[in-house]
Amino acid sequence: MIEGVLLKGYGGFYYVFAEDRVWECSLRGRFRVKDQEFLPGDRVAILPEEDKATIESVEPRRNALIRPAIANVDQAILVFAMTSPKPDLNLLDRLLIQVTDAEIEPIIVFTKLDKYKDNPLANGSEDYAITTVYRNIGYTVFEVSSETGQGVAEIGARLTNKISVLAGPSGAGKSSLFNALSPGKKLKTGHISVKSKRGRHTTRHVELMVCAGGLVADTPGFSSLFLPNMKRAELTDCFPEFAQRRRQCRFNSCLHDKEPNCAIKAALEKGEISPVRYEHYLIFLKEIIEAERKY
Ligand SMILES: Nc1nc2c(ncn2[C@@H]2O[C@H](COP(=O)(O)OP(=O)(O)O)[C@@H](O)[C@H]2O)c(=O)[nH]1
Ligand SMILES: [Mg+2]
Ligand SMILES: [Zn+2]
Repeated sequence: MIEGVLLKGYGGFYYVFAEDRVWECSLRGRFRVKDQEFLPGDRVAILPEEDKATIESVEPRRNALIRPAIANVDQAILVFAMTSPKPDLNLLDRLLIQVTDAEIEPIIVFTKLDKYKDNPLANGSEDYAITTVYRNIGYTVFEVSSETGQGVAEIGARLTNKISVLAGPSGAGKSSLFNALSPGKKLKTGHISVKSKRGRHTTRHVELMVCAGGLVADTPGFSSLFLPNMKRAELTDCFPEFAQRRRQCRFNSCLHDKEPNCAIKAALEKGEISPVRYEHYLIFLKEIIEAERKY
């Protein structure tokens, strides 16, 4: 018996990565009886028989994302272009909340660094304004060019032995980054979607791929605009630069909106908190309060 990770289910078979190769597996009958649902990312034990194998057991999941449906995700690589398409920081902040709420480690990657340098707005130094804001908050941030290869190896080192999902808007350079990370195995760049043949529902095809010694899902999912179900007071925890200051607010229940003696607003006035991040916080707070009213 060997341990592996399920990459995808397709056409009644399951493809498992174990001992440095992919095994086409079928299921033991008892799994079919139990109507066990497998997800890419599931850790399984397989029994190889000649060239094929059977899945014998599956470990409990550490976590499971719904969109995309992947289990045991270690980290989310949030991919945004530095230049074009213009980075939608509202979406980035939303994704950071979704990822933090799901207890998955976020890694921010700004792509198309080569274009940024050509940009007359660039100041020519290594200090790129948009990346500095997120790095100062404490997030892990990479700047990369899939075109020149700059920064690619650093990201590759973060993928080894982990399960990662790539998320971010179409055109940001997710597939190009994947290709740069795994030369020889080319993904189509540009927008692709595969319709499920199972019914009228169209689902995105989700699979994990071997990449830079880890497993990566390149998926247009996970870019939903909805915030997870949370209480208004919990939103502060998803903004690390707010959370570290909240105990200095006058009121324990401070939502950092209209309350007096708010440490977050004081930090904002001193320029220690990004006005854009604060603006997004207020937008999200309003959405969460509206969602609370519906229940
Ligand atoms: N100059 C430059 N172009 C890039 C870079 N990364 C991606 N692109 C281009 O941006 C477009 C969208 O890339 P793609 O990888 O398909 O984005 P995805 O939709 O996020 O998968 C393609 O035309 C790529 O060639 C980069 O680092 N530099
Ligand atoms: Mg793509
Ligand atoms: Zn406050």
